[in-house]
Amino acid sequence: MSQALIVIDVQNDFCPGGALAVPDGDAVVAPINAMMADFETVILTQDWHPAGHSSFASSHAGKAPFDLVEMAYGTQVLWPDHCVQGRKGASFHADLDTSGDLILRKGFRRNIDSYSGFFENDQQTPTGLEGYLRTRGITELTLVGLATDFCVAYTALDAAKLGFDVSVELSACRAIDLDGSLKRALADMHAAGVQLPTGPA
Ligand code: VGL
Ligand code: ZN
Repeated sequence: MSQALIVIDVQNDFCPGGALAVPDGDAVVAPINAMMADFETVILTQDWHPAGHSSFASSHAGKAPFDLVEMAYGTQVLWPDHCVQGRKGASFHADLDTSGDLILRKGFRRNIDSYSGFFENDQQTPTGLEGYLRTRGITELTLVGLATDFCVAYTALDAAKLGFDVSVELSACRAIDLDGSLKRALADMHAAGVQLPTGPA
């Protein structure tokens, strides 16, 4: 059994002062850095949107951040502009150890969002992460990062569906918690067989 730590979206825009700040988001940095020593393989994901991305409220006339819209692939939450390619908000938190093996960028297609590290929000377009893990013989995944109820949960649910052994270390995650999204995400992960060894932070 080979294991990997997947560090989800620990970027400036999801930390205090960022465009889509997750409460206490920067508190995950120290525990994540410490966990890296326990894993042979460390993978980081990076939310990486072009300016004018379709998940931005600013791209939809009359819409505000956190409104919902219907996209071709289903309901999409609209966000403040965040993690724009090449801008400071898209950079990893300055104190995060980014020496891992792979940095996987996602959300770079203008017309589709990608919360999960495996599939974009149409749940069909692959990012290539599954192939990377399988060709390296990695079967066990531990997920940490931001945000528990969006990118971490979507990644965990896809990983479980693909047959990986998945654990989410909640003490090294923080949530957005939009209209009960955290409670729902925890229930969905539990139901999918995702291990949650520590309670919600
Ligand atoms: C995320 C909302 C929009 C996340 C990314 O990393 O959880 N959430 N883009
Ligand atoms: Zn995003």
